[in-house]
Amino acid sequence: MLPLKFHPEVKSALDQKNAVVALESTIITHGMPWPQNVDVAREVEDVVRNTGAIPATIAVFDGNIHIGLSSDQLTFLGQARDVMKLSRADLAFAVAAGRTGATTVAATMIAASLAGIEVFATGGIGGVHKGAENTFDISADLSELARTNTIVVSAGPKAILDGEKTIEVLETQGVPVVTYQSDILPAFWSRHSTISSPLRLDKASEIAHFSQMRQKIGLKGGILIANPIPKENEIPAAEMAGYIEQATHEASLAGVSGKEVTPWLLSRILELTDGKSLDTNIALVKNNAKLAAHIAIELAQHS
Ligand code: PSU
Ligand code: MN
Repeated sequence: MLPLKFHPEVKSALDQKNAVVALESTIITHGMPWPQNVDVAREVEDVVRNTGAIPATIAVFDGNIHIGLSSDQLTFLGQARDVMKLSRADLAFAVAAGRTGATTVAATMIAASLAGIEVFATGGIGGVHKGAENTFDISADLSELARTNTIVVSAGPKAILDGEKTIEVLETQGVPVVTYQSDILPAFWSRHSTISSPLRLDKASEIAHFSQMRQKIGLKGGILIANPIPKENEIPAAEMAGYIEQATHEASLAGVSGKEVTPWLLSRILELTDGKSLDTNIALVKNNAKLAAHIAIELAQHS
């Protein structure tokens, strides 16, 4: 038996083939500070619900992979300090050892796919870090996209990354990168990067149709949707560049490495922008949750 525990609401939605959207938990434990993290987790679930789908936030509690969390579980994650950050390498480790952990994009894709959930919303995916030619720091999110069938709705690769190299790796791995309603790839906190989007689609129904065609053809792996943040919420790329450069420089001086890099940079940038980067991060996650719900509804209608 798979170590999956379904929230009753999610179970009944899946049984009835209704629209469900998976949500990750690393963004709660390692991406945002308490108490905003818990408020955001709940608000993002509400966005999915208000759009007409059922949210399923995913995390590991005492060795069980939970598909859909209770309010108490969300609160626990928000306040927890020593929760593991789980990716493909350590998801089964945490389950085998009865541990508690938050799932990254990669681990959430694996869990969502086991649970039969096709659409997943996050903030930004992990990717190739700046300076990866020396550090080899490339997120496992990229190889996961190449092998697990999930539509991942993001605001593009996080802008702390090397966007060009991230797109190159995704191309090599055969992962479609589709920007929603734009020819230019977004850069997480900003609507525009300097990179042209490999693919573009303008409607949730087109994204659902594209995904179904990949399955018909027998192509394995996910689709990365890049959804630009609304104009009123963005911080323009030129304004972010200085903060990103400073935070990256400081991280390398401080010897930050491995799983710590992304959380460290996000929290340092929050300080440097006086909290503005967090407001923007929150807005883009909600924007992604809404699009993901629309895609899930389209898939449910045409399954
Ligand atoms: N999106 C956000 N904030 C985050 C993340 C995504 O807005 O903190 C998390 C995701 O869980 C993603 C992880 O998988 O950051 C990437 O971590 P790494 O670079 O160590 O692979
Ligand atoms: Mn890394």
